Amino acid sequence: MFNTDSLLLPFFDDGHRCLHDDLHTWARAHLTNRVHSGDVDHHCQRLVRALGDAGWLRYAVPAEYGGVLPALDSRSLCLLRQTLGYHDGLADFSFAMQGLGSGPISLFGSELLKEKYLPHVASGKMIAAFALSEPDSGSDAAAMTMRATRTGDSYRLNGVKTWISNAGIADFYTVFARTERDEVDGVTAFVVDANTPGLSISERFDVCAPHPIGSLTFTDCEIPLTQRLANPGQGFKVAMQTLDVFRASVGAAALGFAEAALDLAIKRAATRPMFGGMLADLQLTQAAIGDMSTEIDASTLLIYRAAWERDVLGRRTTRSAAMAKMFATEAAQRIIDRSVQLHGGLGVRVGHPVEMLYREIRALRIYEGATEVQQVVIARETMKNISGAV
Ligand code: COS
Repeated sequence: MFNTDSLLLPFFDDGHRCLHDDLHTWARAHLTNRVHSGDVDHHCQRLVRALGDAGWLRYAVPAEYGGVLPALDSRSLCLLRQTLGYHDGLADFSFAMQGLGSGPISLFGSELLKEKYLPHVASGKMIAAFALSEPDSGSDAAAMTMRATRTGDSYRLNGVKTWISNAGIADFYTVFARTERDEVDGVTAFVVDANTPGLSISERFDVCAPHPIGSLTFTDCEIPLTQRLANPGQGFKVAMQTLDVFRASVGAAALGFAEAALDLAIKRAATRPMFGGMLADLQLTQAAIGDMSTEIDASTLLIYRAAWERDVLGRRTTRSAAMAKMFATEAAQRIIDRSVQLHGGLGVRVGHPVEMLYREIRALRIYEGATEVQQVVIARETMKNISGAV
């Protein structure tokens, strides 16, 4: 479980400590089972409503538009994802998508767009989604081919987006499309209502940890100029700056998963008889737990450093957020795998919480910038800082 000593680090204030305690109490009462069966759309819609009713989604938008804090607070977002991730991966997913899908509006939206969407995101009445990836452009986001053509006071969108979480249940999609030919600065961002004629959910598919996901097809989908975010050509920066905010929180969700896996491993090791003692008596078990615990603390420090830098120093955190996301998701994969190993056969039994964690963690090393993208981002930023120093 969250090492509450971590909350004494100078990264946090009393508001964060209260948030953690209240959320943990709520989650213990309301998120009692991380293994969901049946209709995943229904579960997500129910979770968004529950998170909205309890007021947790208010951390996903600024106070002026129904939020709790004046601006998006990265440490709160991370604490929320860490705690929700500890209890229930789908609850974390539901919270995260409200934040990521509406993040570009909070950060770059006009008054009109902020008023139209953010209060409903905060209450859970509207479900948000973020549509950047395409069939042939994932890591190389600037290679997108979807077009937005200006026609008088509107834009006409044509193209396909895929790997879109919440496809089919979202009320609106933040969409990135090319308004100029083949230039990074030719990308523009828009908010598209789900019921806009010309937008269809062309595909739904399953992933190893089920959540709503699919592809969108835009065919002469016409949206008014007022649905544009920022200026034409700023879409790539809108996407990158939004990802800078939310990448550290992906690490935080992974950290919550890893803590759950460690707790399950410790419980198992303490109660499983083995070779005349308990599994926990074996030094190989202790070595595993020692490593798991250390990696959890290292992830904590990287995540909250990135979040603190953004909140307190108010600067671009491209490098530290990439480090936090990369390290925490990779470490969580190792930690969960070790927990599966310590569970023996039970660890691969479908429906066991540790088996669920094993499936839940995998996508986090890929989405919102795969580990390899983070390596490139970290290297570029590091080399930029070093050049000329020797
Ligand atoms: N914040 C603000 N601006 C940024 C930025 C950031 N974090 N990252 C890049 N930019 C700007 C650059 O400054 C540059 O602007 P100028 O032309 O004015 O200098 C512009 O954007 C292009 O940057 P760059 O040359 O680095 O673009 P690349 O195409 O090389 O970007 C990576 C490469 C891999 C970093 C980028 O494509 C990326 O992050 N990909 C992963 C996308 C992703 O997360 N996909 C998952 C979808 S969400 S589930």
